[in-house]
Amino acid sequence: METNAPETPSSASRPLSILLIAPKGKKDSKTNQKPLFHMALGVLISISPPEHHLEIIDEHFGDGIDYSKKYDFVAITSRTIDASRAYDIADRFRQHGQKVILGGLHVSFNPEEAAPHADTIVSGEAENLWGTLLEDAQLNRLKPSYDAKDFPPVTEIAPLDYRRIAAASKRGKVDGTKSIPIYITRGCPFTCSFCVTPNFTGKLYRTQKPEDLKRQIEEAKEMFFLQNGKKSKPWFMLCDENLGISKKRLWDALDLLKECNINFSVFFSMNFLEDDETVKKLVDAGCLMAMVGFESIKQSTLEAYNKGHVNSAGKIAEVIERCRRAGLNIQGNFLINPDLDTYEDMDDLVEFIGKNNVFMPIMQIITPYPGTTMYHEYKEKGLITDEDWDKYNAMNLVIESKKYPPVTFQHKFMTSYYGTYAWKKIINRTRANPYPALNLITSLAFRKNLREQLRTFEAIHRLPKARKFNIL
Ligand code: B12
Ligand code: SF4
Repeated sequence: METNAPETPSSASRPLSILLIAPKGKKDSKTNQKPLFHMALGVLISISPPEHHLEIIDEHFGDGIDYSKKYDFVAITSRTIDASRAYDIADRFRQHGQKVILGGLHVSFNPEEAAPHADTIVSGEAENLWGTLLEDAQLNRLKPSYDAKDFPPVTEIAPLDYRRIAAASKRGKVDGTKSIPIYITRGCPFTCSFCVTPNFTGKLYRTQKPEDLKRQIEEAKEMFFLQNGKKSKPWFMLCDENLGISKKRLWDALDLLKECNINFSVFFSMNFLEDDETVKKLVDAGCLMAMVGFESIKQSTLEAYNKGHVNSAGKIAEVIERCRRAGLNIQGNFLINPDLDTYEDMDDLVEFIGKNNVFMPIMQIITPYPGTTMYHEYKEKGLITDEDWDKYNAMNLVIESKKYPPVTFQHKFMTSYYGTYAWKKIINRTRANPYPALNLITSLAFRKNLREQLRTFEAIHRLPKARKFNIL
């Protein structure tokens, strides 16, 4: 058996050999949007003292797992969609006599469910507890659980150490068509009921120091960017939950990014895009696309999400058009809710997406992710019909549908979503939007993925193949 573990395991200062795993759930998307590494693992590496030996396995890139290799412990991150797979991996490592630590969003909100699969459960943000955990591991006294609530609050977010991440990861250098993750801020002060952030990282909004940010980008370029690739600039995925909180801070960050000569994508609030100067600054700084949660074009649904006062279909269309003219693609994210939306509403949305040539549109069935306020409300009312975490990819109906039979509703949803990638729409959006090649490549990838999912669903439920799609 190959062993990476040091030979004298009792000394308090001994370097640890740690395997970090990003599991991939069965129904996790095949999107080409995936960043080069999972941010949680990047953070754990960056805050580990340098003497420790760390290795990343990322199943989203097909990295295989050798269960016979020896480590001091195996640390696995978890989002709900990947939770079942995280438990499978944990169980297998433990059968091989390895210590397993489970952490991440899903486990933080479901520690009791996760406990039988691990030696140690970590709840909450790792920054201020990881050092203690490592020391305990060195002394062979790992506790069954560590909770961020028992440690000082994380008031500063750690800069990423791209050099160490590159050394630990199996990813090599990439051209500008693959994204390198980075963040400038963590948290978001808003309280959308379908989002985990308010109950997890949201309470404190934290920003990186400008000098740290610039240094990270330079290091990331050096470690991960292939200079002679297809594009002359690297693509960074800004993993901020909500970068646009204060205009001043946002503008400062954009001025800084401009100096870095990069392209980037970002999650963004619609309200900031109504300001032409901000849009111009985004474009000047290298932003290729902003992903915006529009949620709905139906006013009563927007009101139910508490967004009726800020959003409307007309405003959404106007913002998309204004950004397009300024050179910015807006990726629209729309939620479909069986309580609030009808089949006609889905048809209207598909038509709206076509008419407005929305870039890389995303439709999601509303999903009460553990940790959200929505989850607690639905759970209390007994409205959650399925807790198979593999299905929590926002493509499956996991809540009660009172108006429509669940299978038919999901089929209508999948057909509509696929309809937003009808050939005519792909051609139109490729012609209309900035960065035509990006529009075409992403659309083809989404179309293929959605078609596969639709046909699989139809086969499982013995449904006739949907053939007619709204092609406007
Ligand atoms: C960037 C982002 C993406 C990016 C990149 C994701 C990636 N693979 O890195 C993209 C666009 C690809 C994406 C896709 C999806 N996303 Co997303 N995404 C985010 C976002 C905005 C930031 C994530 C991030 O980088 N955070 C920073 C890192 C450092 O935070 P962290 O992972 O929580 O890690 C900290 C702690 O949890 C802890 N920790 C984590 N793991 C471990 C492990 C151990 C051992 C220890 C000790 C500690 C520890 O320490 C870390 C540092 O403090 C979040 C919002 C949020 N609040 O997280 C949503 C979020 C994670 N996404 C979400 C969802 C639903 C999805 C999708 C399923 C959407 C879809 N329908 O396809 C997919 C799933 C893909 C996947 N498998 O990750 C949900 C997850 C809900 C849940 N309960 O799982 C979130 C929370 C948003 C929401 N709706 O509330 N996403
Ligand atoms: S959905 Fe966006 S704005 Fe709402 S709480 Fe989550 S991160 Fe903040």
